[in-house]
Formats: sequence, structure tokens, C-alpha cells
Amino acid sequence: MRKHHALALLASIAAFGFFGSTSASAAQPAASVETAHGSVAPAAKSDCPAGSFCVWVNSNYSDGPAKFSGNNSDWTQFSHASCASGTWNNCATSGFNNGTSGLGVVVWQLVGGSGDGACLPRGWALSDFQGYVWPNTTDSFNDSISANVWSSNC
Ligand SMILES: [Ca+2]
Repeated sequence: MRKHHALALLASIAAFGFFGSTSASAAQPAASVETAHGSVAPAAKSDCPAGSFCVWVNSNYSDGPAKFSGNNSDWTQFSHASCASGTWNNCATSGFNNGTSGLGVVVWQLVGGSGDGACLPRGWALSDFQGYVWPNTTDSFNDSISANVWSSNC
């Protein structure tokens, strides 16, 4: 008589869909046993401290984050070796507004705060900018942010 020790794990938690949740406790266990898409690293999102708008070089909050707690009109001032530009300019591929003041973050396509713009409200997060465009344009949102301003008007 053999004895089976069956451990049934129910991976019922979707890795995304945290809109509206501003608690920074998103440290989900990296249940790497049977993830359909692999390479999900949910712990990295929690590397964004409360009060900051964070971006990462790659999708799924990988490689970073850059932490922007204030207004920054020129992301070329923030170096990051693994970005094609050598700076955070035109590099972001995932992001998280972990601000606590209720403000949105307006991001801009061009240094100085011009070109295309988008409002990322409090709690906004997107794990992969690829396939997204700036609002009302056909311009790719990926690797395209160059400035950020906190705003109560969005
Ligand atoms: Ca990128």
C-alpha cells in the first residue's frame, strides 16, 4: 500500500489588477511553481517606496526602480546604465504611482514637459507599457517618458 502525499496548491491570486489599492503590501509570494507566463517578479513592485512614482527599465517591474518623489522636468539627469540612453530618459517600460498625497503624476514625452502627456492617477500601475500609446495619439508609450510632474488636476 503506497501512500501519496498530494499537495494541492491553488494559485488563485492574479498578479495584476491592483487598481485602487494603495497599500504597499503587494509583496505576494513568488509562487513560481506553475506560472503560465513565468518570469513574474511581483516582489519588485514593492520596491517602490510610499510617496514615489517609480519606473523600471523592463516589463514586470524589472530593473529599477527609478524613484521620483518630486517634479522632474528632465529625466536625462538621472543616469541608469542599462538604459539605452544611459539615463532614465526614454527608458521606462513599467511603472507605479505609489504616491500617498492623492496626486496624480503627469508624465511627458519630451524633456521640459511637452509633447504627449498622460495622467497616471494615484495607485496606477502598469506592468508592461508595450502595446500602449499616449492618450489620443498613436505614439508608443513604451521607452518614451522624459519628465514627470505631480498634479491635483488629473
Ligand atoms: Ca524599457
